[in-house]
Amino acid sequence: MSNHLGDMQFSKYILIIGANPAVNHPVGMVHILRAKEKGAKLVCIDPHFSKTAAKCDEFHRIRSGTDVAFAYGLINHIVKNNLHDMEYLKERVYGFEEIFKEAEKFSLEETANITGIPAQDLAHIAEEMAQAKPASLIWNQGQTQHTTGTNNTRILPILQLVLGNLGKVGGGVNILRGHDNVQGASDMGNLSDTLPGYYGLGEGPWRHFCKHWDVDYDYMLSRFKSKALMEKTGYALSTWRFGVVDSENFANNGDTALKALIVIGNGISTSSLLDVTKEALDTLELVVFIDPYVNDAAVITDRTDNLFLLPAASQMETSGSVAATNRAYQWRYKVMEPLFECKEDQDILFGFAEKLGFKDELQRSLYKIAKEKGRDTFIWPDDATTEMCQSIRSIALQGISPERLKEQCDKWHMFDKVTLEGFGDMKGSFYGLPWPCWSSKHPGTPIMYDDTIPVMQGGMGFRVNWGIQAPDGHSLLSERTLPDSNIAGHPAITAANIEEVLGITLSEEERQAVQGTTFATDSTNILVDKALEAGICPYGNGKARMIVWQWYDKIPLHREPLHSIRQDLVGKYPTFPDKKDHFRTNIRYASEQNHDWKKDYPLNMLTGRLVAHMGTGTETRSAKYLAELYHTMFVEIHPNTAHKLGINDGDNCWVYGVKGTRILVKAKHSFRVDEGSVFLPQNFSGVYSGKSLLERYPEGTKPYAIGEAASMIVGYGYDYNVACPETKSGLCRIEKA
Ligand SMILES: Nc1nc2c(c(=O)[nH]1)N[C@H]1C(S)=C(S)[C@@H](COP(=O)(O)OP(=O)(O)OC[C@H]3O[C@@H](n4cnc5c(=O)[nH]c(N)nc54)[C@H](O)[C@@H]3O)O[C@H]1N2
Ligand SMILES: Nc1nc2c(c(=O)[nH]1)N[C@H]1C(S)=C(S)[C@@H](COP(=O)(O)OP(=O)(O)OC[C@H]3O[C@@H](n4cnc5c(=O)[nH]c(N)nc54)[C@H](O)[C@@H]3O)O[C@H]1N2
Ligand SMILES: [Mo]
Repeated sequence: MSNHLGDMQFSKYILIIGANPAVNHPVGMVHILRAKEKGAKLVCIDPHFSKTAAKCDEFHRIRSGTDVAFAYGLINHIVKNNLHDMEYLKERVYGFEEIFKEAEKFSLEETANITGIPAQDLAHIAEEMAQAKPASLIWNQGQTQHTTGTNNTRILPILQLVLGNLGKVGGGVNILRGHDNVQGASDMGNLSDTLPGYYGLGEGPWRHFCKHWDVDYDYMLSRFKSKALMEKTGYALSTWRFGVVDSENFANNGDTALKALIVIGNGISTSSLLDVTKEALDTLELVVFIDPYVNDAAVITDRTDNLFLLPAASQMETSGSVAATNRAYQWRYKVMEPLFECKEDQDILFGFAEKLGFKDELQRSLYKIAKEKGRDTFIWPDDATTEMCQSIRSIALQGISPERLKEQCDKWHMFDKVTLEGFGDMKGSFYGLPWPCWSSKHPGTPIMYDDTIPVMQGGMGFRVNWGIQAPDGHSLLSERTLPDSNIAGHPAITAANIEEVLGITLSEEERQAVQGTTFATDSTNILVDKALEAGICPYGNGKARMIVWQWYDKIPLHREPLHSIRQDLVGKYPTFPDKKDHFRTNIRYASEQNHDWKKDYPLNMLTGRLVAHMGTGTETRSAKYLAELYHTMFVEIHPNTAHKLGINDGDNCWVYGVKGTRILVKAKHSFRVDEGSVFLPQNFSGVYSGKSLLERYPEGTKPYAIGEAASMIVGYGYDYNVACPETKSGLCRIEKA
């Protein structure tokens, strides 16, 4: 998220595309509604008439999976009518010519044909959005859960760049994140393709973290089968199943099948192809769930041994820092001690480390920090927070500390709820110290890429992360200068370039202290402090690049969903070629799309969320009053379509996915979907293809409501770059039960 929730109140036009904040971010939605009260226009682009759509000035129904085409259609019209910000593009952006060229293919008529939004509506949206200064963009899973998810998340910032809306108060790209602390989970590197802080998996990052963790690099290396596997992207949440059941993939995993699974804080029954998850759970040698509830996946497996449920403490029984959707960190105090036999997550993991023989290595840095602070033993989670902030310099967490976060929490009332600015004792910092937060004196960065304010007030240009020159020879450095500085576009600061970029001479002592480091690996912070003194951002001051020359799609392209309702467009806009060893799995693209799926599965399948349930619903379906609000799994179907199928409102029906799996649910007649689509909520579990699993929950743990999981029929299909399942565009067939 480049800006923040309160900042939307300064927007004149808010395009909500693939998000339903009225349901999923009700507190954030308050800011959006305040913006509306102040005169902002709210426009919702969604295949489903959501509760958010109901609150917007305009709703445009888009065919799912066509957002790239939609954005190109807008860009086409914007450029034709000279509504783009050419000065901004020239000074701050690389590669827009290529985008304009691609946009030429998406005339209003072509775009209307692909997206289903009439040409005159597209023109109207483009004109109004371009003329509103500033306009903000909000998206979420309606963009990401597609084979082209990454292309979607690239084209929307590109649209904002074309309009000069990035780095502006009331502008930006505002991606509303999912779970509580999911931003923190990704900052902490709970991903299989990077170490914490997005450092990657190469030897350099490993050495950086080994230093901060106070363990030998060679010891760490010895824990892996090989250096190659140590540096290789692991399985993803969506692909691990194939590492158990599909021997074709074992070669991608050091010639081994996965043998054990430990699930901590994930529903897993929410991932597509639930039948494959079940098969994998049945096949593994050991399965462990660490969860305050009985994880719904635990009752799906038929296994009778080596299945463990370890009760975890809930968030009320733990404390620590969490990161909000706007990159802001907050401290949470414990409300109560863990009840009964449950334990806090870290204590369970320390127990595992002890049994597995590396507890000492796991805790060594914590003891080191304790010693530096004059104590014999570490304090959890304070010392872990210090370790994480000191080691994660790539996104500049070093200005954050448990002490600063606790002070902010205690003086919460001394911040403006809209701008996040502190006053009184808190003057000079923004609430949550949104990263990058460069030093203990830095206020945090509430709005990224604003190069009109000094870096010490949260200013910055675009990050220089891919060198200073594109392969075609064009400079990737910005033509602008931050206030308080006379240094124009410049590379990210390293020990090797700091003297040249800043025009300074380091002392011999300083030179030795920073030798061989970059702003992201220099634990002395000398490089960063010198850059701040010179009024520049240590990330560099670059151009935003619209071309990613290392990727298959160098610019984002429209590609039809893997299972497309518009079979006639597949030839013109085909999916990607098949991809080997994608998160250790061989993934089908073209070979899967190459079939007329629509013949047997004629309805477009949409999935999304309900306001009263969370995720799998494990927690909320176990809460009496929430379960009462939504107690039954259903499929929303247009009355005309239902009529043709002989299905009355409230009838039971079977919904079949493209892999032949099926679920038994209630039909709900609704005009929220068009005649060609149906909508399924994703928040149920506990029924498996018509069979209730209720008797499998241990005594006293039965949820109040259970239902079929949509993931049972969500088909095959994964984002080409990050392997996120294609849960937002699929096909299905419905029959009366
Ligand atoms: N009450 C509640 N709140 C939650 C959650 C919950 O389960 N319940 N989950 C949390 C989590 S983990 C997350 S990630 C967020 C998710 O937050 P959202 O992304 O807002 O959630 P969804 O309802 O899954 O999808 C948003 C919208 O995308 C639309 N959509 C589907 N396909 C497309 C498409 O191709 N193009 C466009 N433009 N739109 C499309 C859907 O119709 C839906 O209205 O919510 C969080 N908040
Ligand atoms: N069809 C379809 N499928 C989808 C989506 C969709 O839109 N459509 N959305 C996808 C998305 S964005 C997401 S995020 C997933 C849903 O995400 P999941 O992670 O699958 O769903 P949750 O129910 O939130 O699972 C969280 C689990 O963690 C447990 N838990 C809660 N607090 C703690 C704690 O402090 N410690 C531990 N150890 N455990 C805890 C809960 O009891 C629960 O079992 O679904 C995905 N699947
Ligand atoms: Mo999510």
